[in-house]
Amino acid sequence: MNKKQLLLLLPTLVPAVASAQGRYNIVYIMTDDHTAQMMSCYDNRFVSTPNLDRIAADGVKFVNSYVANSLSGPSRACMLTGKHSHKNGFTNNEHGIFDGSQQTMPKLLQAAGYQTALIGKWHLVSEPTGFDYYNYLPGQGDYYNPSFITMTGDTVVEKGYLTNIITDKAIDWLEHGRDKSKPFLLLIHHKACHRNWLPELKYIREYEDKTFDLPATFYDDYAGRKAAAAQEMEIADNNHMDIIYDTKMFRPGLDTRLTSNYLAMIGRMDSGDRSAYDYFYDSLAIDFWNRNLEGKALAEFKYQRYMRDYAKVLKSLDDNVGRTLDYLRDAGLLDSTLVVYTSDQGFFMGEHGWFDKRFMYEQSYSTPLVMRLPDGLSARGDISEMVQNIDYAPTFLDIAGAEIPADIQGESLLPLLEGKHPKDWRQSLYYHYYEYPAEHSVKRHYGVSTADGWKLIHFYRDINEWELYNLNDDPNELNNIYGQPGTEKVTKRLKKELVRLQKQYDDQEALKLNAQ
Ligand code: SGN
Ligand code: CA
Repeated sequence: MNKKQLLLLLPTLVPAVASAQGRYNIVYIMTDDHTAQMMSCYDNRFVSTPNLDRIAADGVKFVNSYVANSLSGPSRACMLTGKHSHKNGFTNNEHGIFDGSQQTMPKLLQAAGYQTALIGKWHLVSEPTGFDYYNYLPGQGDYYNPSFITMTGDTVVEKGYLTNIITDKAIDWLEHGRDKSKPFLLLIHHKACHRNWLPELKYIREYEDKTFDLPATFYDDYAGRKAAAAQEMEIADNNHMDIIYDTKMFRPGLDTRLTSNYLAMIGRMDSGDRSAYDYFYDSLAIDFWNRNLEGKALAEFKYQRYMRDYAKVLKSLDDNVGRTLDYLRDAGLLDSTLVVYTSDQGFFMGEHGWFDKRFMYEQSYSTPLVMRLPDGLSARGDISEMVQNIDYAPTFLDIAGAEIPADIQGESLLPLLEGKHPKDWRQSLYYHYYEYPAEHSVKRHYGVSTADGWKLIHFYRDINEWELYNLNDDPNELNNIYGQPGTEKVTKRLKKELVRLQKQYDDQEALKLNAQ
């Protein structure tokens, strides 16, 4: 074939998605610590999230969606690079600095002609790279009158409630900030619903008349699970869930481990707002301290406070996702834009008696993932293939018509969004968590989970424990059957699969730990 013939053929080789009215835009909304139990299209027991559900209703809901390392910074690094933690270098929040000189999906999209922007939580310590525009939170950020770091490195305090402000900024960039002749990638990274769940004042009374059912595993005794017994994230334990900082039961003269942090956070409010806040929580606190609750009554009181405050924070988030969708619709962008909603990981809402995440157990290993699909992508409803946050980068590159570099470890989800179900889709996922010793004392571990419902985990460092679960029989992961008679064959199969994944992803450190 000569050059001319090849050129004539080229248009048919370019993916269909890159044709028509141009390339798809991508709006990626990521929240913090938002878990599928608290999203009504996944689970309608606890809250109603109509705007989040709108995304799924006009597109797809991934029902087997997982992270590679259930912690904020690591998850963000996986998303940006499409690589597992040991490859992108950001293994944990406490000692990591993201190497911003490495290849990232925003940089690759920029090179492919996209405008790129990041607004909200970043949490990777180094300055963002690969963005035409960014405005991000220092560290975890604050809910009230939050600070933002600008592209010139200045820290600017903004008035109001964080979730509203992030949305205002995102809409402002869409309307006034971007070059409208180019397709765009907009990352909207909310702090909601991260600890310590400080609500927008207009929703301070929301959910107060609701009593949430206790999870079946709330009083887990951790039998047969040494790592689960060693954690420090129990709702019942006042050293883990702080009675003032977390449940807001302030008492003059009582100085808990986190009282000063709490006072600094609510101290950011304007005086009028602060009075309204104090009026509400002080009356609850006075009543609480008068009751002298202990044992189960105290644990269950804390659980209700936790659920209610988390749900309030989520209410503002849901409103703001609705506002973002409305803007896209009114601006005529919805049909050409992929809207993704996910979280940096899942979260425990009292399961096993816990808050927080980190474990490869279902609630924290999974993460919500819904997508509103633009014209041309025909999938609808639930997608059950196993997907992971390392898949987002190759997916976005793919739908932009850009090349996916060979060293990216995730898989493009584009075939699934086109309604296809490739027969050779992956049947297992790999996980590796590193942040130990650290807050919440979750031991280091890695593992494999399979599409047919098995999970094998190895906890290491100052512990050497394997756990094996069959989720079909034991969805709550209470019964560690590792080493039990009759499990030899499946254990052998899973260990082989674990090694295969460690080799595929080149996790040399973990490969050496298997023999322990
Ligand atoms: C903070 C929280 C922890 C939480 C980590 C990581 N403590 O340190 O409870 O696990 O963030 O969360 S706090 O006293 O500061 O609230 S992450 O989502 O950013 O990874
Ligand atoms: Ca998080």
